[in-house]
Amino acid sequence: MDVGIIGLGQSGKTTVFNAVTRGKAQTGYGGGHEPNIGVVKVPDRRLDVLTAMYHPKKTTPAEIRYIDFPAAGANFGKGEGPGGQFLGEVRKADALIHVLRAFADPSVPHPEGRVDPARDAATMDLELAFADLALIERRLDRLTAELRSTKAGERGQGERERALLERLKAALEAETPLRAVPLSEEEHKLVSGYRFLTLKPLLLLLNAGEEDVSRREDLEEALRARYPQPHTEVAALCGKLEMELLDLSAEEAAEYRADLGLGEETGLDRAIRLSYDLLGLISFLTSGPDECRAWTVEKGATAPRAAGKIHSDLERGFIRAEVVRYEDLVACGSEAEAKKRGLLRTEGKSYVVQDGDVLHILFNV
Ligand SMILES: Nc1nc2c(ncn2[C@@H]2O[C@H](COP(=O)(O)OP(=O)(O)OP(=O)(O)O)[C@@H](O)[C@H]2O)c(=O)[nH]1
Ligand SMILES: [Mg+2]
Repeated sequence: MDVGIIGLGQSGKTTVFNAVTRGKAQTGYGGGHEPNIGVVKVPDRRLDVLTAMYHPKKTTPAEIRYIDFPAAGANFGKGEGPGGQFLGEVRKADALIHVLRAFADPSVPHPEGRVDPARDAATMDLELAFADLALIERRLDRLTAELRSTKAGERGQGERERALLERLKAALEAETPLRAVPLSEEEHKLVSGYRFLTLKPLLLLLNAGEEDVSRREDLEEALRARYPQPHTEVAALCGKLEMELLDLSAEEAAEYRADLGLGEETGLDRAIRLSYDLLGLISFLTSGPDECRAWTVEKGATAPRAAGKIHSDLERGFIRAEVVRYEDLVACGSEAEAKKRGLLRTEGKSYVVQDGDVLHILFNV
């Protein structure tokens, strides 16, 4: 699971990235840099319990990769995209965090002259929509040409794709991001290859100044009212403070957090939880003598899609899944016992995977 961090120059992207990944990337460039990549292992107590049960050779937690992109170029707002030349890389991300500057530090110039997170959010929305529109138009042109040279009886698939793309185009032209367009499972499959930017789940992350720590919820509320769409969330955090707290011992940091009214949850934990819950991700588990492992999948994913996270062969050749709830498995002490008590279910292709499912995939390729 890759989460791309995007935003205007000097909005605090790298600061937030450091806070989330315990990274030490350099901040305060003001002129772009290579993307920073950091891997965060998702803490999951369930995995510890399964490890104690199975004594596997290996335990592998779910991981989220955060990619901190450099700022948009000077031509931002003119079709240059959120990371200028890195647009293609941003497309590969599974979800986006848009860091919005909300701190007022006169020593850090704002590229637009004035701090206004709602305006910056709207600018980026427009920019991402432009990029998606351009992609749709190119594809529509090609598809139209292809359809012309296809026999009348064989145009079904192409016609369906064209109709869908026309619908998505109309949505974008009406300033509706694609994540807000209801899509069937089939349609989702059709468009997933395009890696549309406005289809990705979006977390708008307000980077608040130290002086606004106690106002975080007000800041969130004000922006959230503008973003009622699905797969869109708003959160506020104080990136610089969170980053600085990483240098303290756990005890000192906890004390400091309490004094400042920061809440117990660290920036790291909060961002992971938000990346998960708010971006619509859940974990399922696999267990056995070789490996106990947690995997990340989108909420609502079917069993074959979840299987595809493990290996594409498992999705392609999916036959069925054996499923047991984590709690049931632990209560029973073993899969054999769970089976005896009728808690090990067999599920087919349309089964929607739940957070905490322990899965065995049966497949044939
Ligand atoms: N006062 C204050 N300064 C901050 C805060 N967050 C970031 N900064 C400062 O703003 C400057 C830019 O921060 P970065 O994290 O490098 O911003 P960026 O978005 O990665 O910048 P580019 O990659 O150059 O676009 C640095 O000098 C940070 O120390 C904050 O919450 N408060
Ligand atoms: Mg940066």
